[in-house]
Amino acid sequence: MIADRPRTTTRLSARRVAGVATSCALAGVGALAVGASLAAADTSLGTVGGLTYMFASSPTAPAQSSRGGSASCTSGTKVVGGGAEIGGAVAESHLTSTEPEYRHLEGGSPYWGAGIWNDSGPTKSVDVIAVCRKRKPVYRSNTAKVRVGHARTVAARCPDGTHVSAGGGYATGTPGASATPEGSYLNSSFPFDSRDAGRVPDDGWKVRIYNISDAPRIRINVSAVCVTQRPRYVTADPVAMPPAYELLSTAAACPDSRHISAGGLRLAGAPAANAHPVTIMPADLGDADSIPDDALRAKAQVLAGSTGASADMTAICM
Ligand SMILES: [Ca+2]
Ligand SMILES: [Ca+2]
Repeated sequence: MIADRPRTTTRLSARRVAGVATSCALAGVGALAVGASLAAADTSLGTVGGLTYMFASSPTAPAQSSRGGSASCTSGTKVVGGGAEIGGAVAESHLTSTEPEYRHLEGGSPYWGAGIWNDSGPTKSVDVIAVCRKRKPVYRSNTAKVRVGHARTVAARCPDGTHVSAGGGYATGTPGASATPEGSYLNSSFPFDSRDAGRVPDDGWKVRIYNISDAPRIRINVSAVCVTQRPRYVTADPVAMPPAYELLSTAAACPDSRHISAGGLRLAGAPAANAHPVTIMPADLGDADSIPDDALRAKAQVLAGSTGASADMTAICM
């Protein structure tokens, strides 16, 4: 794990959750693939189909604080996917970023990074998986500003002849300011289709981030990982999320012959301020190996009083 990610202190962000109803429902299936009991160091969970799954857990964050976590690829491999999962109650924390990191370690290994804001309750950490392989992908990124109190969706497009294997983003909001402990947080992170032939969501990555910082305009950064091979994109049926609903699902699963690089979770129909994921993570479904190569594990919440929300989940299968 990289304990001191260069941009962590300025990019972690947060949002205070107020008035969250305690009643909720759980939907979906699946067992947790990666336990929090693993040591706080990068651990290889195994290699399958040319993909190596690296795991790390961050230091814990007390209430009203932020932390960054990361899982690094081993030397000679590149990051083509990954994901993050916060432990603990969904209502108590926010995922402020989850993304491939490939630019900031000159000569070092690329990694998957994630940030959390622990709003209340017990200390929390974030588990991170990096999916790595030897063949180098193409990376693309994009940036745009968003006003305070607003959400914005920003896209990074893959070059022609390539297909997206993963992506993510963060924003530059500063959490912890006395008047506004909130910074910014992730609402959605997902692959998109540019309406070319086939309607396959292979054309790049989008993130939707909500700015609740004390800065009038913060900068959203989105990254996409693009590969020349053709992944299979498995999208689960949309899940309706009634008010005060907690989603837990592994419904987007890869065929046995393929292995997940990353997953997308899009929370639509509700204001970005009212819906947030805490888990977008490759998971094991209990097949012969214990490698988290089988499905997307998604966990999210929509607040009480917010109607019409739904979750779209996609597993990208290499
Ligand atoms: Ca397409
Ligand atoms: Ca497995």
